[in-house]
Amino acid sequence: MELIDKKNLDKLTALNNSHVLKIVNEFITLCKPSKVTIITDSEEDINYVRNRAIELGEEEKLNLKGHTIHYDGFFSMTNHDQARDKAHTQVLVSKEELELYPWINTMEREKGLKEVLEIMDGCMNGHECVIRFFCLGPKNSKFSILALQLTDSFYVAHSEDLLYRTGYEEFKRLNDSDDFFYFIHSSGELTGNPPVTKNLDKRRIYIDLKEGRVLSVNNQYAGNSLGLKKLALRLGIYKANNEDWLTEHYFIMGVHPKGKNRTSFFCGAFPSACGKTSTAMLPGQTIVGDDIAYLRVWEDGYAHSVNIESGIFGIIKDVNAKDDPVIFRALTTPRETIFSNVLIKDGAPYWIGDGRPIPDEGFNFSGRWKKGKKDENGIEIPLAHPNARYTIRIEELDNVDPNLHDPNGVPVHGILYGGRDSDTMPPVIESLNWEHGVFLGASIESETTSATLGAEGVRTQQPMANLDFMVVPLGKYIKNHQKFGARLDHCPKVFATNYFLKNEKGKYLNGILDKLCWVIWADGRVNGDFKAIKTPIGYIPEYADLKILFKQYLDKEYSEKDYIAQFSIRPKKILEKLDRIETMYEKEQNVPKFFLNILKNQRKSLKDLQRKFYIDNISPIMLKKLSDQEKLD
Ligand code: SPV
Ligand code: MN
Repeated sequence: MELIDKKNLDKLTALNNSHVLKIVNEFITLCKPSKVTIITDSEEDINYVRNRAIELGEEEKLNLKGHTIHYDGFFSMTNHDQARDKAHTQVLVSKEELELYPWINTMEREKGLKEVLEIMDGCMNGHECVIRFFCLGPKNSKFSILALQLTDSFYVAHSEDLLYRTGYEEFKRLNDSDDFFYFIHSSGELTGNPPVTKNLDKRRIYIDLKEGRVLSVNNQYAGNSLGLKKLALRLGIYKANNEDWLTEHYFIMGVHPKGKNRTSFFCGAFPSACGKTSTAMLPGQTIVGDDIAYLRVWEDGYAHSVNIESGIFGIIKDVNAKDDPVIFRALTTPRETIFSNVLIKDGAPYWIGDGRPIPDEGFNFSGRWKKGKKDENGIEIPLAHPNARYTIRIEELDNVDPNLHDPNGVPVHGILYGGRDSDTMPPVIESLNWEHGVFLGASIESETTSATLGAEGVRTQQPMANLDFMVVPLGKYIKNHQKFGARLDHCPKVFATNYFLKNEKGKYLNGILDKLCWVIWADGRVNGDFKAIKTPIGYIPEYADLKILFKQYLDKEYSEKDYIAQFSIRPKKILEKLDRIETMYEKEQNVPKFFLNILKNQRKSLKDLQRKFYIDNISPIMLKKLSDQEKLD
């Protein structure tokens, strides 16, 4: 059989792009698929992808129209393909650059390429290779970058159809330029039914900055396999930081406070599984994107941002009618949706925390499952993986923002940063200025979650929630943030949130939807609606404002006792955090001066505060008195 038939070849040559042809030729020769199929933007071609995913068993249809289930590899609770594999994701750099990245897995380029290309030799044996073209960002936009994907997984190709804008026609307009990213992926040898990657020990995700490409093999989990998601994020960070714009791990949302005829746009970065998507999907607000954004300084003096994606690959755990009503409704009604690694019983999906009675048997990521099932090491297998996901188009949601595809993006009025922090920072603070905002973003800490392989609950540093994807030295990245803000006439206000504060007994101090009040408060601060209490670590809300917001938005009586428990400043804990930040940044070369100065000043003012109050929990009521007093002085 011919590898590529005339019809498909014509689709490829119609692009008139010699670089695409060269890449296809090189990797088809290396990966040795049995067939090559080119997918254009036509509905007929996209339907082919949907159907092949089912025929090959990579997806299975569920009861509701458009719903399918996909499983990623699972051999035990500690040996699986259910999350991003940080250890085998390597950034390929020159020998001289190896020292520059203490936080990133780096490998000498030549060595890394040799290793991964050897693994990729024949990796598509017996598989059909599908070639797809996408546009990262809105079409016809200054922001956007084109992307070419070769993969032997129709689940990957189908997911990308839900998550990205098609780009075949855009490639035609490239005029034989090589200005695009490219991604080669193979699931490698498969095993079982449904078919999953067999040789996880040979899983590799190698990022080749020099060529603007990523080579990914022996995996299926989307965070490892989908070129356009976290792999393109890394290439985007590299490009942006060597130019004059930003690529960030940001959601973008429209905030619409009740009774005010206005919209503000907020971006926000949170480490994986820390409430990022659910913030972007808060009831009453609109969503532009939930994961990755490009930002540029725009003619109107604002930063503008676009969502480079057009879909959501979201964590499904704890999505239920009460806490995430918009997503829950979308996931329980007919529309094109791929569920991954959840439990299926009688053709319906179930997941942890879905708020419904849970079946005690079914089919899940471990195969046939019964309550109490254990893996080969005696570890209990939950009904769905904690990192189980759903994939859906944003346009399918009731709360889609009308500016999703605007080639000019949306102006950014505010930025939220957050992490999973049980004992240090209050639920929301506003930075003292842009540079302090960059500092707050660069000092996010978070306890690890199931979104990456490895132990959960370990406190880690997560600058801008982007460290997992960093491909430039951190000092340079932070400096670029500072410079970016300095070029704006209208700098976004920056906020640090913490949804995960607990009391001494380990109980969360906030309800899941309380974040709506923090976001509305931030919007109010951007628009001059609220006064705030100035503290050494930033501005905090006044009780009277939050009391009204809790009543208005959540119909909750917000007590002063709760306010004090949540918004007390803990100098000792924060000083410990500053020590950890300092230890981290000490390892980095060329940390900008402004950052070190803020670190020094924060430490000094917290120590002053400690001397003034002699206690470790300083109530916001006392801080307000102090702040009012300082205003009078
Ligand atoms: C995240 O983990 O931040 C995600 C999902 O958005 S993944 O594609 O795995 O990165
Ligand atoms: Mn993410």
